[in-house]
Amino acid sequence: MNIPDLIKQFKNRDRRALSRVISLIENEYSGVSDIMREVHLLTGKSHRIGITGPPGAGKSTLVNALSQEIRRRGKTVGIIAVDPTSPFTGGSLLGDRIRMSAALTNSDIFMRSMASRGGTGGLARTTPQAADALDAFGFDVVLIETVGVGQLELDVAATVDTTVVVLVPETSGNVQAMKAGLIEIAEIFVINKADRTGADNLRQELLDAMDLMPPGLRGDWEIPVLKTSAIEETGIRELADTLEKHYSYLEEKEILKTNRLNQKKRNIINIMKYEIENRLWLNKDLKPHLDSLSQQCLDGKIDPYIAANIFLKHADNNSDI
Ligand SMILES: Nc1nc2c(ncn2[C@@H]2O[C@H](COP(=O)(O)OP(=O)(O)OP(=O)(O)O)[C@@H](O)[C@H]2O)c(=O)[nH]1
Ligand SMILES: [Mg+2]
Repeated sequence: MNIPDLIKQFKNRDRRALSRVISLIENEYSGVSDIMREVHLLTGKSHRIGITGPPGAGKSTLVNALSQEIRRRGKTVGIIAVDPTSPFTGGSLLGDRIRMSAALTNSDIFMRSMASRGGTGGLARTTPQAADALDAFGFDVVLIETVGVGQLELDVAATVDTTVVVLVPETSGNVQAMKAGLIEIAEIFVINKADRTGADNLRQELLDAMDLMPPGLRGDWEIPVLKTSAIEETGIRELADTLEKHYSYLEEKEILKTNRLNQKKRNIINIMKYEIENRLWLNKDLKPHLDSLSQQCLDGKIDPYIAANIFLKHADNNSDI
């Protein structure tokens, strides 16, 4: 494959090139750093929005409706939907692709599924890089739908500018039991499926729960609790308005810059962790050493902490690492 050509096509806004670049990122093709160097220079212009929440809350349906609304406002949208990896095939499920079909038919909207393999926090490990690619390609808004993991971990908040937590009226009565982190990462709450009963109760419970949180957690941004019905397409305009308002807030207070700096830090650390791990596991010299240390642990001669330290010392002296 000719990487310079691919980069040229990408810069010419060829969607096939974009798809190809994301595939290379997802498959961790070894030459991807040559591409990312170019891609990275073009990033920083999109509003990155994370849509997270429990399974079946209507995230995909909402992303679909929201992207149409953003489109009506004259902006382009790139979507990443992180699918749960099927434990049987290792591939991603097709559900989201089907549910987002309306988004797919609109040429100003680009949608891509990524399997969650190896990732935590409802994201695939390479999702931040894929989001960079969408940003660099020039989409005004990048929407990331996370896997609907039951107990959410919180990587998504560290990858986007605005985190939207989607809940349903049935959560009402269970706010106390919700993982605290879910409340803490929300910059906007959406109670979807508000066509059902219970939305107002949940709204009140969320407001009460936030009252109990230390003030200033989100600066002076008052976390809105909106009601939508993604199916009936109500409340979507208010959501789009609120997202725009949050972005202006971040820009005005210069929070955007600080957040993005922290995101970069996290990005670097994650890449390093992965690299270090890879180097350790792929090194032929170290594998027997690890085997021997494991055996010594099993025999009760050393404990795993000492073993880890011995191993690291050995690795330090190995020039390939
Ligand atoms: N009544 C009602 N149903 C909805 C609404 N939004 C979505 N649904 C339905 O809820 C179900 C799940 O919707 P999805 O959009 O797939 O939910 P999700 O959060 O993306 O699900 P996962 O990605 O699997 O976690 C589907 O049957 C939708 O038709 C809504 O506003 N009202
Ligand atoms: Mg979904």
